[in-house]
Amino acid sequence: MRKGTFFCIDGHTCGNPVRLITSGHPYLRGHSMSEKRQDFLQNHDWIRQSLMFEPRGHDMMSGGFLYPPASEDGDASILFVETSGCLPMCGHGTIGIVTFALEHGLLQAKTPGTLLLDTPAGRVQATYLMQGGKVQWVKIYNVPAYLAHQSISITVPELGELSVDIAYGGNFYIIIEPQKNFKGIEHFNAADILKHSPRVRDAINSKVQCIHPIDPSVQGASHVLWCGAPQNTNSHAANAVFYGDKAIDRSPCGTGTSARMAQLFSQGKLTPGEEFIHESYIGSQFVGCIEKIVEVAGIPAILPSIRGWSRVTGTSTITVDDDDPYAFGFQVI
Ligand code: PYC
Repeated sequence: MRKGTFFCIDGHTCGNPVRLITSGHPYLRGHSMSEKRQDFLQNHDWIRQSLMFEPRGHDMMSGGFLYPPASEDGDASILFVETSGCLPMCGHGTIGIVTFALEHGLLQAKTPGTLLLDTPAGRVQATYLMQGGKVQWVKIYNVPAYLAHQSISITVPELGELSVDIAYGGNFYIIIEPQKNFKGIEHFNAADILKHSPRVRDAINSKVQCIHPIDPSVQGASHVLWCGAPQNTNSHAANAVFYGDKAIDRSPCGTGTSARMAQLFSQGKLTPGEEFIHESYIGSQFVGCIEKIVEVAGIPAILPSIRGWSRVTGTSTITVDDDDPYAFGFQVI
């Protein structure tokens, strides 16, 4: 039977949607959140499709479920859902889910002000400031981020040759800095990003392999991060992240900012402790920082932190009934 009622808290993190689904959680097999993510994808993906795709969602829709901690010391676990699948980690999603859950009394930190979260990509710590019942900001200490591939040359129809780097920040990001055939996002409109990104992603995935050395279920370059000049004078850089089939992140992208900091660190352009204010396509900002230098299976890596804010926009009760021909949603691509 594929039907259910799902209560949701909707909102956004710095502009990008977050839907926290607070009921209708399927039981997930597995011990770690990575195993539970695999089980969800194999057996319960209709829930994601119903709640993320049209007519109940849209191209940018993104969110997650809170589960009990998968580890002994954890406060909670998160399963991320979005139009592209179940991300191993989502930064704007984590900031939103933590904010909405704390404001609605759905999460209680064992140590006030700090949450230990189990995500499919690994342990993420979140600190936050709550004042008058509202969460003012959330700072996440993300999973280790590292540069996976450097200066890969691809040829993209209409653009020509591009040189790109690939970095991991919870997802694998194809990072395109300004160069001869790409002058920066300030010279691209949204339609350009939507047109060129799938071509870049296809070219990269047919040329190089991206597999996480510790969890091989995390693989494939899924997100395309275009760089450019910021609109705000206090931002250090700007980006536009493409994900799924037709989405441009409205937030500065938490896992993307982590990947970008790992890339800048590898280039000697960002040092531990330095503030990195990263701007989204709509001008919203995250404050990033390299907290420390670590390694992932012998690969030099950074421990990134990201600070941002979220706001609730409403609540909804969504029903899914398989007598509806469009019960499990659709995309117009
Ligand atoms: O904030 O990590 C993020 C994210 C991933 C995709 C969209 N936002």
